[in-house]
Amino acid sequence: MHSELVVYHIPVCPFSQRLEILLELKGKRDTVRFSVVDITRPRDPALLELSRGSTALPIMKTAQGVLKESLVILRYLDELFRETPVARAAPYERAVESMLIAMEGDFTGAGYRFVMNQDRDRRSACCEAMIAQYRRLNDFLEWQNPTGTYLFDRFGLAETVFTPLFMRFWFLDYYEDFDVAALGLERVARWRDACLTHPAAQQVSKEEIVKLYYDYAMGAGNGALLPGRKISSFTFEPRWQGRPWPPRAKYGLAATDSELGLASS
Ligand SMILES: N[C@@H](CCC(=O)N[C@@H](CS)C(=O)NCC(=O)O)C(=O)O
Repeated sequence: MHSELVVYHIPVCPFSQRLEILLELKGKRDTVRFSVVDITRPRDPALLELSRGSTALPIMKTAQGVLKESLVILRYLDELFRETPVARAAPYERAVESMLIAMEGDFTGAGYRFVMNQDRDRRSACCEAMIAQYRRLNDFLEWQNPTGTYLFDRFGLAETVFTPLFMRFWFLDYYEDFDVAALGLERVARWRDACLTHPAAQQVSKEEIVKLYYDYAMGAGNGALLPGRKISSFTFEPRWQGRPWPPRAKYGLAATDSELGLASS
């Protein structure tokens, strides 16, 4: 029994979704309790004590101590429940998988810089940087498995790491008209499509991402408030399901709380 495992997470956080996907793939979703943290409110001092003052989530409490960093927690859970491994078992394949996973930081950075950019003159540089990242992934997959869909024969650890980012980058489709399919990078497009539709990875939807990340598209990350606004787009109440789709124009006028369905007046 591992009933003592608790993940503290922000529900729409891509790094936490990795853990949910991994557990889903292993049929172990119920062995870990997910405790929800509201990023728009001051952090609970008890949680800050657990993390020794750092605010980045997810963190996971185990019987032995606290673990941080999604990639570390993924490997820990994969090894803890070893009957259905998600990571490759053979040393060489594991190394190939790790090479792809090592690209996730630059990929993530390019996507978040692009969505948060507020300077119209920097838009094309941000866009080029994002394309360069997709090109790099495309080259890697062409190199390792040109005719396949996934990196290997199934949705594995690299897919678990990247899928939540492919989903977050729906915000680039919406706010930046950035269309991955139009890049002509067929190998990475095939990988991304299979990742997006995999049954173990359906924890969030495009509508939820687009609505919650409106403030990122206007330059405010991590639940921060934009000038003139009282409520973050990351708020739990009102729920995203009942709010209208936000305006797509991110370099124009910023929407108000009421236009975003965040306030009644
Ligand atoms: N490298 C970390 C990144 C975690 C991270 O940036 N989490 C974001 C939420 S998506 C967060 O907690 N932001 C709030 C903060 O850092 O205070 C990981 O992979 O776990």
